[in-house]
Amino acid sequence: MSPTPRTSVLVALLALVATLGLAACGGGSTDSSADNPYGLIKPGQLRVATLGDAKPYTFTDAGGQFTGFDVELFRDVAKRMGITDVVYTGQDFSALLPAVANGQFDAGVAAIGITEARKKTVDFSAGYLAGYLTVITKKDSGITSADGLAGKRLGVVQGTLQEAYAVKNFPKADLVRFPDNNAAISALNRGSVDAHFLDYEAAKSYIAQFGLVSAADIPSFDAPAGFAIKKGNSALKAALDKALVAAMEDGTWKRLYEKWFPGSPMPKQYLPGGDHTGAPAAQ
Ligand code: SNW
Repeated sequence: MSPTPRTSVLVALLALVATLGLAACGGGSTDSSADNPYGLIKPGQLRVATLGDAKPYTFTDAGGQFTGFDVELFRDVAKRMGITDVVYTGQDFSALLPAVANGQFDAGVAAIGITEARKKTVDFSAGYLAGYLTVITKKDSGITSADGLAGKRLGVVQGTLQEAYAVKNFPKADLVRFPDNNAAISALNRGSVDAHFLDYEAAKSYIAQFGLVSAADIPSFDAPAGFAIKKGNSALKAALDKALVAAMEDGTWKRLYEKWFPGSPMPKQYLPGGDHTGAPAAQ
């Protein structure tokens, strides 16, 4: 019996439904698939690029485990998203954003300041930390301010905001670029550079460890740190932002801040009731 027009329409519809159904199953790890809503490299796991020598933001402890403020905050945020499998891998700072952009990692977490220039390479979560850039030197160097850097050898880590700031604002300093803080600090300690320019809390930590001194603090409130993710992954950004706000609202952010940055002035916008997603109060 030949099909009536109505049954052939029905057959065509059934075929369409079957095709769509197969496409949905075979689509692999797209952002919208039910088992991988955030488009992660491995569903259920967050692979994170970080640093081993930016204590207390992110560093490796004596047992070789990554820890620090950023590491613990990100772990907490991931947990709120239902992900407990967070794998940290150390990279050079200059490799972090390219590695996230080309899909080697799901996120970059290392006190990475959010800037328009970096937004060309990656997207960022909301900001979670705003502080200073600090010049450290030896006690007897004679450098007591940014002006004192003229004619001196100043270390910076490649790709950092410190490098960009020094190029623009310390034209008389002789910049020496390092892959990481470890190399720069050892150069400072043996006298092959006169100063090193890094993040405030890491500076504080190296000051305490090696008896160094601070020569200048430069506000970097217009570039709060955020978690870097691949461009266009809006589902991951939305989930990170929601979890970050929750961590700020319930006092987790404050607890971690007090644990890792004891005695440091506390920016109000990340405390319960603060304006978590708004721009930080720039000075
Ligand atoms: O812009 C600051 C921010 O206000 C906060 O103090 C945390 O550090 C910053 O994000 C700057 N951090 C540098 C950067 O983003 C260096 C990061 C690093 O050495 N891990 O280039």
